[in-house]
Order: sequence, then C-alpha cells, then structure tokens
Amino acid sequence: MKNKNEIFLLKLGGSLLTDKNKPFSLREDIIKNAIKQLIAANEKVILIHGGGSFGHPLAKKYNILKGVNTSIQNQILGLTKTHQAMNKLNSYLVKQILEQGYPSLSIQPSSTFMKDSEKIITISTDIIEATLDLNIMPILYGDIILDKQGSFSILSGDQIIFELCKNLERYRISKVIFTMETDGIYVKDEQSSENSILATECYSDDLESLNLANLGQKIDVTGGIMGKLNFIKQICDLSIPVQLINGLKDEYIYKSLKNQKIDCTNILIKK
Ligand code: IP8
Repeated sequence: MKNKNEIFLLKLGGSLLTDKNKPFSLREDIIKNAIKQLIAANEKVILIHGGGSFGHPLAKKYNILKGVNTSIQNQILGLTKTHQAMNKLNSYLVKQILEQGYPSLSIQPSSTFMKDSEKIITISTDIIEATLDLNIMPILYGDIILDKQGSFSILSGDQIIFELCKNLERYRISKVIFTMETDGIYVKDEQSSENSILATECYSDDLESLNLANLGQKIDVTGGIMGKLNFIKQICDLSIPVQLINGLKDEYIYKSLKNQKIDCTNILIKK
C-alpha cells in the first residue's frame, strides 16, 4: 500500500501545450487529452506547466531573464505582460480541468517564490501542502520572479520543480515526470553520425557526459535541454527519480502516473 503522503510532480512542457511557431496559440486537443489522462490516473499530483508560445516570446522581447535593463523600452510593462501571458495559458488549463469536474487550484509562482540576487527564496510551500491536504491539485507554471535587490528574472517550470523537491515537507515526491514532444533524451549513435538513439536508462551521474543529439533551443529563454538536464541532476541528487516522457504518445501520461512500462528516458539514482 502506498504511503499516503506520496505525490508525483508532473510537468507539461510549453512546447507540448502550445504552437511554438505562432505566439499565443494553444494546442487544444493535446491539452485536453493530457488533462483527461491526468484525471483518469487519479493520483496525487502537483501539476507544473511551461511557457511555450505564451511566456517565452515576451520574455525574450523584453530580456526579462537578465533583469532590469533601462535601455530596453517599456521593459517593466513587458515584465507584467509576460506574467499576464502565462496567466492566460494557466487559466485555460485550469478551466479545462475544472470543466471535467476535477478540483484544482492555480498557485501563482511569482507570489510564492522570490529572488535575493542569484538565490531563490521560497516564501512558503504551506499553501501547496494545504491544497494537497484538501485533495485539490495545485497547478504552478513558469512565471516572472521578483528580486529583493530591485530586479527580476524568469522562473522556469523546471526550477519550480526543483524548489518544490527541496522544500516540500509533508509530502514525499515519488517521481518527477517531464512531458515533452519526444520520447526522452537522445544520444548520438557512435556507429553512424546521422542516427540518434533514445537513452532509455541513464544514471544521474552520467548526465553531464552524455553525447546529446537533441540540443535544439527553440524559443526557450530558460535554457532548453541543457538547462533541463542541470535541474534533473539536482533533483536526482535529492534521491528523487525522474522520467522524461512523450506527451503525444497514446496514454503515456496515464501510464507514467500508474508506473506502467513505456518507452521513455528514466533517470536513475546511483546507489
Ligand atoms: O517554459 C518559462 O517557463 P518554462 C516561463 O518552464 C516564462 O521554461 C515566463 C517564459
């Protein structure tokens, strides 16, 4: 029997939820299907989603990641617009989930986390744990983050996951699932330079030395696959297993939440 306080963290990648080539465009069928699987699995989950074509283009336009820059026209307005764009994407997801009769609550990351120079300060995770206590699914998302030193930056969904892994007290995270548009991490095939192979199992200690094939940065201001691997390594250092799965494949989100076997990348923790 499962420990009552065990939960999954599930990240729905922004490139899965939105059309990267068109600002502010939703992939409605994909979103609805992902939500259907999540609800069918009926596990205790904290849902985190990325920015896709909502947050990233604005964050890029106003160079939000690097903080205050007075030479960028209307940067502060751009900061607030970036948040608003993420809010809009988040509202769409929450609406779909509620319409399917599943209790979920959006928790605004820019009011839950702050920065003090480079360091992230978690204001409180009590609200997230109180939400879980009531059997409500908390939903967080990549957002802007304000800095005590008078600046700001971008807080990615991956970073939120790492902060939750570090700071949740009453809930044990049994697995972090990253849902993407590919089956996981691809490495270059040493026999043929044109081919790449899915790394189905990979020890966290080996992440840094992988000969990656899928390096595309696309529209992400928050570091693409390299940034993700960096957080994955740190999550695994907390002894939490990580799985990277394809959110486009039939029932993969459901199967992952039910710990069923799927073709994906499992990051293993070295004993
Ligand atoms: O897609 C980025 O979140 P991510 C959020 O998880 C913004 O990296 C505001 C660009």
